[in-house]
Amino acid sequence: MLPRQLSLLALALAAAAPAALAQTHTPGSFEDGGSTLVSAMMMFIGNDEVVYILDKAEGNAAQIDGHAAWGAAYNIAGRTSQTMSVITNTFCASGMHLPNGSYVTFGGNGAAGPGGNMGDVLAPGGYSATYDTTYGDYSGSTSIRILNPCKWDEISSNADCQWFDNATLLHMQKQRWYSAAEPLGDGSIAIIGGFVEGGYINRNWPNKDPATEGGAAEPTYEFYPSKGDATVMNFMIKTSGLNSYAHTYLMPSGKMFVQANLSTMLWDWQNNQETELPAMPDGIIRVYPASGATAMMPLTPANDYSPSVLFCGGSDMPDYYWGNYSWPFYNTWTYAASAKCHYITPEPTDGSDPQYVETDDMPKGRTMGQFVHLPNGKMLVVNGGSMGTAGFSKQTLYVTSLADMPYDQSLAADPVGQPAIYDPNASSGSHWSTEGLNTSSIARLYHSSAILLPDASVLIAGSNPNLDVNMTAIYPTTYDAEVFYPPYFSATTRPSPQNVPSTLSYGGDYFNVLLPASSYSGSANDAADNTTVWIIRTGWTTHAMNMGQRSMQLNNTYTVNSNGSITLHVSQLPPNPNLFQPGPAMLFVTMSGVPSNATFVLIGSGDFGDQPTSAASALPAKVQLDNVSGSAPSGSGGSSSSTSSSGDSSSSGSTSHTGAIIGGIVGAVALVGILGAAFGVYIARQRRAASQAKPASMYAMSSVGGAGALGRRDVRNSDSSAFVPLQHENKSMWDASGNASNFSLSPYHDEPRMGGPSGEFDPYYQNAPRR
Ligand SMILES: *[C@@H]1O[C@H](CO)[C@@H](O)[C@H](O)[C@H]1NC(C)=O
Ligand SMILES: *[C@@H]1O[C@H](CO)[C@@H](O)[C@H](O)[C@H]1NC(C)=O
Ligand SMILES: *[C@@H]1O[C@H](CO)[C@@H](O)[C@H](O)[C@H]1NC(C)=O
Ligand SMILES: *[C@@H]1O[C@H](CO)[C@@H](O)[C@H](O)[C@H]1NC(C)=O
Ligand SMILES: *[C@@H]1O[C@H](CO)[C@@H](O)[C@H](O)[C@H]1NC(C)=O
Ligand SMILES: *[C@@H]1O[C@H](CO)[C@@H](O)[C@H](O)[C@H]1NC(C)=O
Ligand SMILES: *[C@@H]1O[C@H](CO)[C@@H](O)[C@H](O)[C@H]1NC(C)=O
Ligand SMILES: *[C@@H]1O[C@H](CO)[C@@H](O)[C@H](O)[C@H]1NC(C)=O
Ligand SMILES: *[C@@H]1O[C@H](CO)[C@@H](O)[C@H](O)[C@H]1NC(C)=O
Ligand SMILES: *[C@@H]1O[C@H](CO)[C@@H](O)[C@H](O)[C@H]1NC(C)=O
Ligand SMILES: *[C@@H]1O[C@H](CO)[C@@H](O)[C@H](O)[C@H]1NC(C)=O
Ligand SMILES: *[C@@H]1O[C@H](CO)[C@@H](O)[C@H](O)[C@H]1NC(C)=O
Ligand SMILES: [Cu+2]
Repeated sequence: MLPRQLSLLALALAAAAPAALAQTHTPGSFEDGGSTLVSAMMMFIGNDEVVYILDKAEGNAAQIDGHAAWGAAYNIAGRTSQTMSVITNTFCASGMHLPNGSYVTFGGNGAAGPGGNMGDVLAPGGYSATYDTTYGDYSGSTSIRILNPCKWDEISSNADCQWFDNATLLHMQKQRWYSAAEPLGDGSIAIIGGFVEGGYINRNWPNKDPATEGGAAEPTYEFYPSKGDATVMNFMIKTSGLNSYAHTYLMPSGKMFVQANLSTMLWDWQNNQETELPAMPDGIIRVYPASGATAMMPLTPANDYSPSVLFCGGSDMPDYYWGNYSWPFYNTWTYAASAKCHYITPEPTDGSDPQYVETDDMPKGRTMGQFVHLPNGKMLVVNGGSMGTAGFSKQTLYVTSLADMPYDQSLAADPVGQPAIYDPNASSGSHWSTEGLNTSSIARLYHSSAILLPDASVLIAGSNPNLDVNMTAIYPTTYDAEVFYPPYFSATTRPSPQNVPSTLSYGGDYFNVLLPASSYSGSANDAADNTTVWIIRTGWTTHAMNMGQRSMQLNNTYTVNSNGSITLHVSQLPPNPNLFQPGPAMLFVTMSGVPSNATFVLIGSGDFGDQPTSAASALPAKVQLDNVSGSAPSGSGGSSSSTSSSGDSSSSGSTSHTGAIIGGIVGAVALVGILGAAFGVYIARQRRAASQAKPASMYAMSSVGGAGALGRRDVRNSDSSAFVPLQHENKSMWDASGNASNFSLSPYHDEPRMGGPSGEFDPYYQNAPRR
């Protein structure tokens, strides 16, 4: 059947049968998620249909334009992928959404070739490569790449749907590998720190030059779009060595919470002033490569939208063990990861001093665990291992040959395949639960990722602690995705909210959402009292972080209608863009802990700049009606009498919902069509709005200089005495054949890429006809 016919059929079916559909997934289980084609080091959700995936440039079997691919798009409904062209090496980049719903990724490594060696076209000086003729990747050190999310069917055919990735036209001022990225209230993004080229941690040993490590560390910050020259952040010098992929969270005041090494601060980015906050307790490192799980806890009316940041796991390995750029000075896999959790409220509303507070230990120690916000106010932690650290290496100080490395290149071991769920609202001693959660048999160690999907399941993918693709290593390059189903999939009925808006503002008029009686069972008053509205930004997932991830419960009251439906009166976001920065998010309505499917919303003006705010309007008082009930079968999600326990249904492995399978499939097919059609309209509308509203000069572009090849040499030469040049390091960690005769000193290779869908890459805003 043609997609258009399907959509029409779907619309017809929807008109005839608007009732909520039963779910057919076992709560607590993992399902086969299909292949991601490239290893999913990074993921983000583009829309209802597509998750975008990035890998490093490596020898994936999947091809594009005659070379190995390192980008892909994943079809959520079909669990299939298609490769996408990416020009530069995205190896350990950072990324973020933009206020208009597009996405951006920053930096990466130099060009890489087979074996993880430097590419074969070297930058002047020979310390890194600008291009590799086998893998076809250009250096990504300074790259700023932009992607406009598209419908699945459009991706391969529409030039506007491709990555814009041309470091000649658009690039950062500095080379950054493992930089932090955090959006500001105006939608622009702070890009902080990183390695210039890289290694295990960001220091030489002894650490004589903590600021720049002789040119290997990048202690500055800059913004996209630019707000001026890259400037040193003293905190990067203070935390030297363990400061890459710093943990960053914008606070209500507009200052930024920054955590790295054992240090914490509040950063006033407008004046580059730092206010010291307490050190991380118990000597636990939470940044890469200790890689603790971290997230801002849900912002709710109950906590008055006061942010607290939670850190779990990581490693309290002694300082010396972390080693240097080349490798750890310890056999990391013998060192247990931490199970401890701490949170801090960086800007307490009562004026008290911020402090780290210990909360319940995770059920098991984890490095590389990562938090995924669920639309019921809870936080899922998945992935990681109980031993060692992130990173990979061919040796340590003590195991000097790859053949003797017990887990091949992995510096972690003992994967923790069982998720755990943290309930911020639970009482002390009972925050964590693993009840009814199955254990995955797929190791998700270094370079894994996880992200919430629109049906409130969780996509888990990646794992590749290998320099280049290796399918036979103990922890191999992993293409298999999984979909994890949280306990609320025990519900037989999911809420089906109607009239959810597609844009939200900071303050202003409340909006009404209608929940039909078919969305719940039992007393309407009880169901309404137990209904919450969540906006979740799933973030940019990589390296055990979901950069930019946030969860916020919108305030609401309700009116129970005599026909059994419930009208929710829902506040816009609080009038402070720093609480939830402008851009895309998913909105869920959750009844008695059971979420609806998501509606994609755009928050704020859709553009960079000061966001309009207005006072929050008062919500109408709640209106109850006795003797009114829902029409969903009892035991359904909205039922206040629901007693379905995730433990029961998942441990038995059986499901009581098989009767609904046929209906579910028919319904799913129909809904996919509806969502597809609706989303097409949404994107087209967004595009039109964007092309009408924005002048062609909207990019803050720098056309000065090339892709950084020349600049790199100056950086390198800044202090050669303290820096062991990377081609030396490469002999060990990167195993470059790097002898001097190989250094060709070729000019930067920057020819137009041929053979793409449109034959060339026009920046979206230039000349390219908009659709
Ligand atoms: C790291 O330390 C080891 C052992 O001292 C040394 O062999 C190696 O050259 C150092 N690497 C760098 C980049 O300093
Ligand atoms: C962490 O920071 C401290 C200074 O606060 C420094 O002494 C230590 O070497 C740093 N650790 C690493 C691994 O760089
Ligand atoms: C939520 O709305 C109620 C009713 O309008 C109001 O009393 C309360 O202050 C609001 N809470 C927050 C955190 O805005
Ligand atoms: C958390 O607890 C508070 C106070 O009991 C309650 O108002 C709030 O609704 C709860 N939040 C969630 C997400 O359950
Ligand atoms: C994969 O890893 C194994 C174990 O380290 C090694 O023996 C093998 O040579 C590697 N394969 C490739 C293609 O690098
Ligand atoms: C039920 O009542 C509400 C409020 O009057 C109305 O908006 C809705 O359309 C009604 N639903 C049905 C199915 O009649
Ligand atoms: C509210 O929802 C929770 C699940 O989040 C459930 O345990 C509780 O029984 C519900 N309460 C009422 C009054 O429906
Ligand atoms: C509503 O419920 C109350 C208490 O259960 C009962 O007394 C009353 O008769 C009911 N009213 C109607 C209209 O059903
Ligand atoms: C739990 O996981 C095991 C192994 O991964 C699998 O065989 C089993 O079917 C799973 N059970 C459920 C209920 O998903
Ligand atoms: C939610 O989305 C899933 C996946 O697209 C679909 O199967 C299901 O029917 C939807 N449920 C509702 C209540 O819309
Ligand atoms: C969003 O903004 C970016 C940066 O200005 C731009 O490149 C992109 O094309 C915009 N996306 C859409 C859909 O207009
Ligand atoms: C990048 O843009 C420049 C200037 O327009 C162009 O010459 C070059 O071919 C482009 N590079 C790629 C890889 O498309
Ligand atoms: Cu990495």
